[in-house]
Amino acid sequence: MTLEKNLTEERRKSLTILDESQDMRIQHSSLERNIAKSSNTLFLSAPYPGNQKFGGQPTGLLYALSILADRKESEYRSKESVKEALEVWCPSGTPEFEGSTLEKELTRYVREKKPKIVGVSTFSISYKNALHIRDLVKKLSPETIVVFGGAHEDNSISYYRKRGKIDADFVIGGDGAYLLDELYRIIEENPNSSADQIKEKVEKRRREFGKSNGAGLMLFNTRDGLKDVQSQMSIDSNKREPLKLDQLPLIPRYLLKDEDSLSRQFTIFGDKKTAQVMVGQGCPFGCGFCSEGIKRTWYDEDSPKSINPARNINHVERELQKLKKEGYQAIFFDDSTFFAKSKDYMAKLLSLLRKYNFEWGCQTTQNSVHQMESLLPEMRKSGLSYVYMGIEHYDGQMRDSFGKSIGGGNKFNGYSIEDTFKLLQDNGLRTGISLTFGHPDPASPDEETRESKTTASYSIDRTAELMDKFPNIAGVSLNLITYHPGTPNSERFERKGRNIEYTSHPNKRFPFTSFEEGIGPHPKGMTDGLASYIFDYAKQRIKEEKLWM
Ligand code: B12
Ligand code: SF4
Repeated sequence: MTLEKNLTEERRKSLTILDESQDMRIQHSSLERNIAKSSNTLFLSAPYPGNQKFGGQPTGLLYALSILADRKESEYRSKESVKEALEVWCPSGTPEFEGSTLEKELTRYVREKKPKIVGVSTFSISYKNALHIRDLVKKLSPETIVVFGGAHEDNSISYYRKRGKIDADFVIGGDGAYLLDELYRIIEENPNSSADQIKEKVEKRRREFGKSNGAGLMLFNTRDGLKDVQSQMSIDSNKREPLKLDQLPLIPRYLLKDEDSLSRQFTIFGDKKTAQVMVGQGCPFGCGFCSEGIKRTWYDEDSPKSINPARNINHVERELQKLKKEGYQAIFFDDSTFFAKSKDYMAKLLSLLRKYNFEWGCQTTQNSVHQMESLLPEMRKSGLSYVYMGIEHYDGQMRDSFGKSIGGGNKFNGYSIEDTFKLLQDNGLRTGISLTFGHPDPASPDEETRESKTTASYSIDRTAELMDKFPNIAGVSLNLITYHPGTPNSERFERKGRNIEYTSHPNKRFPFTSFEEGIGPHPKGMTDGLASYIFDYAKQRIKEEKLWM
């Protein structure tokens, strides 16, 4: 059954006047409200393909929905109605899609609601689950439009262009919020159109898309090949301004299914209701395995860079006020390197945090902890209780190979890791650390890792010693370096003519399944033997409750 059958005769007649060529927007009419309300849409964060559940709210997906939700709020004047029309699911880890709870719930949803759009936020590691979602939706409802966006898409645009096709009806890369809203308008104004007809209408509305804010693009397959529409079209693509987070509305957390219980799964703050908040994007470093460095491109060969100033303080204050009203008790700042801000900015943010009285935590780097030393006591007073840092490795040669020096950061800051933990301990701060194993060796033709049992044991031993010395270290997570699109490691390997299957799971077996992203593609040399050794040795040396595996 299509949406068409739900339409009353009155609505049906009125639809004929909604011709896209007239670019008519019958805002606030009860008519449009009714039509839109009947077109349910579902957005999902593609679940991790393992049993691990990464606690936290899907900020990227919520930012993508922020303009649309804002528009719908002013049309419906009721958050409940918006929530009914725009559902957001954040499913638990789904190692096998077939037979999973997600498969059952999605089947029920699609059969009952026949959504006009299903949007999926993708990660490289969870891309296969995104494809399962697409297949199921298309099997049950072929004319539902499936849209992909998110971290994997942002970094795969040049790959799609080379390949000449995408895996969904639409892929949005870069700033997604305005493009998604524009696409939604077309779909709601043309509820009877097929996916192909919607694509034709998108092409006709190229100019409207071209006027939208931000630096982003939307790809779609057509019989004549892969096409796109782009925002800020009248400006040279390398001069387009990416959106700052304060140019978007506050993220619509209320759309989350089971918002309250989902927000209590970020165990760092016990079961306190925790919000993920971002005040800035990008990172001043440029680690080989990460796509966050500020000099990385967002989405295309000649695209704008992700250098973005931090959010305006008043905009942040509005979010804190709202969170307080909604009963949130804690905040985790999801900025890649939270302390990479000016001290002046940070001081203003701290007075806000003090005023609103949240427990809070963040992720940052060892270097930046020292840069913020003078503000740490004030941070503590304002509610900071937890800092997460990537130590990555202790072996000098290994550290050289991924270089936190690229992109303007300092590799050597004059402080030992002991100095850093002492500083954090003196300020009463719990700390979480992450270690990474299996960094590729750029000097090797195959980029084979130099990681060995010796180097891995060294890292684990040092961590164990530090944990004995500094009880404020709450835990350590162990990661195996995984190739992701858009990272310096991957780009260097590709330049050597190598092809990387970013979404593949070549290691879907024990012990890889115990590591974060362990099942994904790793540099050569991360063998079963080495991974098992790291797993066993870490279990032996680090207390169970502090080993986050
Ligand atoms: C919040 C966050 C999470 C949250 C929520 C993620 C979610 N579902 O949205 C949690 C904690 C669950 C999480 C988990 C993981 N994450 Co994470 N996460 C982030 C983080 C820190 C912030 C994302 C964000 O809000 N950015 C700001 C917004 C404005 O930008 P954005 O995300 O690019 O979103 C824009 C567009 O992409 C687009 N968009 C986003 N989603 C959608 C959806 C649709 C339908 C559309 C049309 C558009 C669209 O519109 C947005 C607004 O313009 C990023 C790093 C970062 N700083 O960006 C990493 C990051 C996205 N995570 C990453 C990874 C690897 C993981 C994990 C594997 C764990 C790990 N080892 O780190 C898991 C995987 C989870 C899974 N489901 O498989 C990588 C992704 C790399 C890749 N190519 O896949 C990133 C880039 C960090 C990094 N550099 O390694 N993560
Ligand atoms: S410091 Fe962290 S966020 Fe920045 S580039 Fe390195 S790993 Fe990525």
